[in-house]
Amino acid sequence: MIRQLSPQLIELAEERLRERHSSKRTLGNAADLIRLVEPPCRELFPTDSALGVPNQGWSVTVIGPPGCGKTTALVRLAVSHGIGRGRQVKFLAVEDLRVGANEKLQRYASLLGIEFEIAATLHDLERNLGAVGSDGLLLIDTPGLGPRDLDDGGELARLLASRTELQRHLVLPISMGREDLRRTAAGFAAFQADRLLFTKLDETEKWGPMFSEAALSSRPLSFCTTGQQVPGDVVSAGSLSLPRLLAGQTDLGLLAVA
Ligand SMILES: Nc1nc2c(ncn2[C@@H]2O[C@H](COP(=O)(O)OP(=O)(O)O)[C@@H](O)[C@H]2O)c(=O)[nH]1
Ligand SMILES: [Mg+2]
Repeated sequence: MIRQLSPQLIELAEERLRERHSSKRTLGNAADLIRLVEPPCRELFPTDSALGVPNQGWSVTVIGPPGCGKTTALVRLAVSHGIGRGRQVKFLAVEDLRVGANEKLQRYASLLGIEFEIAATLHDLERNLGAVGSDGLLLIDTPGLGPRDLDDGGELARLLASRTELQRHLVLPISMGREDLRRTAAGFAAFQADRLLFTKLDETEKWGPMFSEAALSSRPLSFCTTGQQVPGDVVSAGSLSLPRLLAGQTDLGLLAVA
C-alpha cells in the first residue's frame, strides 16, 4: 500500500519519524513497528467523528461529485447519530432539478419516519439552519456537482461556507485515485469543507489515496462507508489504523462502527 501514498507524504512521514525517534531502536516484530508509527500517523491523519459543531447544535451537510455516496451517507448518519441517540432528525434536500434526484432521500425519510423538506431557495436553507433546536439534527443533502457544474455551486457554496454552525463533509469515493481526488477536492474549495468522508472502501484495497488526501489537505477524516447496506456499513474514521493497513490488515470487519 505504501506505493499508493504520495511521495510528498512519505517524505513528511519519514521526517516526523526521525524527529520523534532520533535514537536507534530495535524492532522485534510487526506489532512493535505498528506501535512505533501509530502516533506520528495519528498526527498526520487526524480523525474526528464528532458530528456537528460543539455548542452550536447539529447541522451537517454533505457535498461532493454525483454518485459518490452523499445521500446514503446522510441516511446512515441519521440513524447512527440521530435516531440512535434520541435526536429530532430532519432531512433537508437542496433542490436538484435532475429527474428523481431528491426522491431517494424522501423515500428513506418516509421509511424511517424522518421529517423531510426540499429547499427550493437559499432562503429556505437559511430558515432551516436558523431553526435547529438544541436536540435537533439537521442533515442537508446537496446536488452532486461535476467539474463542469462547479461554477453553478457559487451561491450555494458561499452560503454553506459562511455558516459557522454548519459542519461540511466533502464526500469522496476512495476508488477515485490520488490525482483525481486532489483535483476534485480543489474544485470544491469554495465550500470550505471541514471534514473528509470517504465512501466505497469495500470496492478497493487501495486505501492509500485517502490517507494522502487527508494529510495533504489537513482536514480530519470523519466517517467511511464500507458497503451498500443502508442504514449500516459506516465506520468512524478513527477506527482505521494506517500502520495496521500497511501491515496488510485491511479486514473491514475489524473496524469499529460509528
Ligand atoms: N459498494 C458501495 N456502494 C456504495 C457505498 N456508498 C454508496 N454506494 C452506492 O453508490 C450509489 C450512489 O449513492 P448515493 O448516496 O445515491 O450517491 P450521491 O449521488 O452522492 O447521493 C448507490 O448505488 C449506493 O448504494 C459504499 O460504501 N459501498
Ligand atoms: Mg444524492
